[in-house]
Amino acid sequence: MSAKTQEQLLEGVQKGDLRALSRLISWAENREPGTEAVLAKLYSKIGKARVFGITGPPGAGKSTLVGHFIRLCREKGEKVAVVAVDPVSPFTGGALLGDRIRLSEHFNDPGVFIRSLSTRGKLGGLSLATREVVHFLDAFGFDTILLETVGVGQSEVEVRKIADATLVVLVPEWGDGVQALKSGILEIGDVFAVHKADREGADRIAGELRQALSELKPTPSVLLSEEKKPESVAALLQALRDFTEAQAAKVAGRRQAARAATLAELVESRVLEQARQWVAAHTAAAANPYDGFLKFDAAQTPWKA
Ligand SMILES: Nc1nc2c(ncn2[C@@H]2O[C@H](COP(=O)(O)OP(=O)(O)OP(=O)(O)O)[C@@H](O)[C@H]2O)c(=O)[nH]1
Ligand SMILES: [Mg+2]
Repeated sequence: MSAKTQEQLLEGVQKGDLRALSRLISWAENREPGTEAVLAKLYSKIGKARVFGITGPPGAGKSTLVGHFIRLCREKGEKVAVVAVDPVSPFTGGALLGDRIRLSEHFNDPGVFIRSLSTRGKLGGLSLATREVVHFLDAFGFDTILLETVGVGQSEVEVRKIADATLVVLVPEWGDGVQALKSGILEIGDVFAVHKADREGADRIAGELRQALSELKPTPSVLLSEEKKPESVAALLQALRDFTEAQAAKVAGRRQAARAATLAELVESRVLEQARQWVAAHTAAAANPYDGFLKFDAAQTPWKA
């Protein structure tokens, strides 16, 4: 991307131009060269937004809650951005379509920005793209950034490292405590919702969760929620906000770790890319791969200290 384009988009973002923001987010998503140069210049504007992760099994009610959180933020006059992180592929479609319908009432509100993110297996992965997108949104002036991700596999762990606080959304059918411990989801949440509490078994699951979480410090809160009871949904957002205030030192530590991880991921993805280029340019070295490796290892590389 030309230096002129970078300069124009940087100016656009500083003036509050949503189209410039959208283009930069696409750059981050596609790992476009030039993205980091723009972020480096915007970096002094970053750090004001509160970033909340919302994760949980498919269909648990994450988007439903996000829709309510948007409304609650807007009632306080906050600008809010939602990033639906799609860890699977651009071909799943269904979940995001559901999100679109659920969140559509906010589409004409300039104080609300909704975007889904999928990196289609590009080098550097979803984690780096999500970090950069959050930074663009933060610099743009969104007060609250909500990251929705489906809790299957690695992605919810990644989001946990990017968010200031994370809400894990579970449902009464979700299963017993042993399964919870196995799934590793207990380490992810700062706040737990047993959502769809209108269904059978919510109290029992909440009790088991509280038991399983009781030794963690600080002990995550476990709240029952349901769509038809707005106050129960508001209590979840409040619990996330309370966490960032009561655990300010912990949140500052997470942010520091996130900065270090951002640098590490950027450098690693660049080095990997250059290493792949070296391999592609030295196909003959594979005749004796060990000899070839020694040649690579001895090569003068720009990052060697
Ligand atoms: N019974 C009941 N159903 C609910 C409640 N909240 C949401 N639902 C329903 O649960 C279904 C899934 O809700 P979503 O908000 O799309 O869930 P999600 O976790 O975002 O789903 P994915 O993004 O596909 O993983 C929808 O049909 C909702 O209407 C609730 O409190 N009680
Ligand atoms: Mg959803």
